[in-house]
Amino acid sequence: QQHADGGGKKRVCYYYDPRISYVDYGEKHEMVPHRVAMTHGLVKSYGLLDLMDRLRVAPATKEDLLLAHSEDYLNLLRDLTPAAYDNDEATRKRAAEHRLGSVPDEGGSGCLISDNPVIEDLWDYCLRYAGGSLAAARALASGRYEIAINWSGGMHHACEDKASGFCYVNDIVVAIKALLVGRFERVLYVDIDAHHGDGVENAFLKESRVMTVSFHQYDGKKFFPRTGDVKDVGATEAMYRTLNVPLDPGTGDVRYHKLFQPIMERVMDVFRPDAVVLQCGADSLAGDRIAGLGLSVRGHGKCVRFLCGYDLPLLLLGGGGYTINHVASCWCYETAVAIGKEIPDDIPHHEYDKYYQSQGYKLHYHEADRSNGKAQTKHMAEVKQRVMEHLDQLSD
Ligand code: V1P
Ligand code: CA
Ligand code: ZN
Repeated sequence: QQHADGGGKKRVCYYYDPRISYVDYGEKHEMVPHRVAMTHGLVKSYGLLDLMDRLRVAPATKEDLLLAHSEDYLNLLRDLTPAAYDNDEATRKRAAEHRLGSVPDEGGSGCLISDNPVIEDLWDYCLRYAGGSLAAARALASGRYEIAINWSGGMHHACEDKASGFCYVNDIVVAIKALLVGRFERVLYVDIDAHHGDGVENAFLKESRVMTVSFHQYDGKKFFPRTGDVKDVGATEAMYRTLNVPLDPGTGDVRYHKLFQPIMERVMDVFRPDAVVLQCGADSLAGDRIAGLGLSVRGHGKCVRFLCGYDLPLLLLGGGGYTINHVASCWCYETAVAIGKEIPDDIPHHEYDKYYQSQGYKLHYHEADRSNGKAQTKHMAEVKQRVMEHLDQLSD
């Protein structure tokens, strides 16, 4: 049951490491870690830093990451440098086996693309973003905080021994495992990134103490990573503790919440988690450069507000998000939602304010509605019914 006092103040801690925002995936790459510095700048300019504690922690260690990855893969990540990659054929071959570096485009365009480029200070980057999620999980397990935030985490595609979709290490799997050993019997993972949270789903397919629920764009297996069909519900040992909610491109606030709220209410009822991890990928916002969903900042934040209402320890993580001014607006708004403070729509003057010119210096920007009307309604109702049937299985 949602707590009546949903608007009450909560103890919140927040992780931000400026070193992460200097990481460069390459000029033409869509992932821009600087968006986290922009988020931080906005959070600071609204005076939100004074209302939460800053987690200042050492980076994670290789041992921490062994919770989610093979030693062989971690050794490669640790030792791989752009120079070794450029100059040594054997290194390039080994990297390719773990999906690092350039690979020929599957579409056969002939050009080399690199979702997971071998970048400067790659290992340090991994240790820092995963260290933030791990520290945030431990802060919740300590009981000192009710909400913990790491906007540089949420890298949901990384697998045990492979990089995938801009993600090198899976900080979410590390954080969930830390919550399970910490003090929580059951952990719920919710993923509102526009992409399917495949790496986290796979890690816990057979783990009945973890339930994963991903909402994602899904169109005839074209959209990355092409998985997350409504029929995928996990393995025998933990059947129906995996849920997938595929959405049509163009799905906006109203349609999204017609699914999100009833499904999450039922999940809470039947799974009764002791802690919740929410991956807040901001590529589900309208106007994203690579995805096609249509949430507003308020609609995206409504997912955060809704889960805050359950008064369970809550870990908020970042994820995708490729229109960087939208991403920073969204994650700043969600920081305010977590704290329980209303913030004005006018973006305060601060060092990055020029980025918000195209949205009229307002937090709540407007985008043309790209939804395709009635066509989706029947399909959506079917998806909802299928998911609810899976949840009925879990309640038996
Ligand atoms: O579609 C693909 C590929 C490459 N093929 C082997 C399939 N990759 C996507 C990856 C999207 C990753 C999303 C990550 C997240 O869920 C979490 C951080 O948001 C891709 C796309 C695209 N439009 O889907 N890669 C790129 N674009 C890309 C563009 C420029 C440079 C490098 C990669
Ligand atoms: Ca998702
Ligand atoms: Zn994404």
